[in-house]
Amino acid sequence: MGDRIMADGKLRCYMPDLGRLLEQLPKNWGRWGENDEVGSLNFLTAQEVLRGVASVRQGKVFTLGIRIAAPEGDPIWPGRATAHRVNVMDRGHFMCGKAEPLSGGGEWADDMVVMYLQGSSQYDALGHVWYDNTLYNGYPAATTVGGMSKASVLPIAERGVVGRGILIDMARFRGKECLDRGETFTHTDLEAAAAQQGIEILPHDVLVIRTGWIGKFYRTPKEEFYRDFLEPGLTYSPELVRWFHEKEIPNLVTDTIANEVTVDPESGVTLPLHCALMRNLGVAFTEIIALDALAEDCAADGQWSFLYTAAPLKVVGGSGAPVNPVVIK
Ligand code: UVW
Repeated sequence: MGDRIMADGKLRCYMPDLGRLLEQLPKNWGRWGENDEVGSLNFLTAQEVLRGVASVRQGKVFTLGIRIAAPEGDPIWPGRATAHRVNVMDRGHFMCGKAEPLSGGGEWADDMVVMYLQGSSQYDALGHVWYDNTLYNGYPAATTVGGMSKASVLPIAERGVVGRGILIDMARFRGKECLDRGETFTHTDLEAAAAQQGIEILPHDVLVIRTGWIGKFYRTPKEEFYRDFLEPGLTYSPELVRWFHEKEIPNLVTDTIANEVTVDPESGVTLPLHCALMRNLGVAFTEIIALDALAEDCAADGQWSFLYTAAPLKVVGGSGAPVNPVVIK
């Protein structure tokens, strides 16, 4: 956000809108046809799957989803409700005669979850966020009414995501357990951290970035975690957007709730990378991911690349869907 002298000679605060901020920057619209709904995941060809498989060396398995409906609460974007799991049937129903065992004596438990589709580890649909009334690939924003009929999470879920993943531990690079509130980093920081880890971010890598933020959620009183909510994360610059474009990054995965610093300190715009990367380049966003155990292991054995596999739930018309990615080293 900058100050400008306006025509009337007065100093005014000037905040660009997203259309203006991103107007000179690349888009991948049309690159995979006018009906495409999975964007940069198209870079993950069979060859890329095999490159991912070739990075499996030890047979170690990590799951990256957070726990859902945990008693201590789940990390969610402010204003969303935490997931709520309800018992519908359990041993108690049989004990008090409210349910009959099956013939042969079998009994069972049933339950249901009420949750935001963005309220856990999740893939965003490419159409989840937009500006100028237009979603990824040029679909009209009206296609979101009553459920997304274009660029929903379903095509991502049906396709699945498999490739070489690479973990960049920004918190470790900065010598911290967790990045600070509002702390930013750029693509050049990612490359410096990668160099320190002894690896290179290659074209078509699934880019997994650890900040320590989701781990901090579980160690911090909620009032403190959410006070003046400002996550750390990647911060917008035209150079960063071009870097993602040139590297052809298919998927950005982080241990924050929204994958980028909450408000870009330079422009004052909230979540500009959702639009610059997801809406315009079709980069898939995977958020609220648990990375502490994987990072510990990578630091211990020096292997920072792996086979990354994920598929969100096949929610018809969903703007996102829960996921539990599996990584194999
Ligand atoms: C918002 O929708 C605000 O963010 P997210 O992509 O984390 O769901």
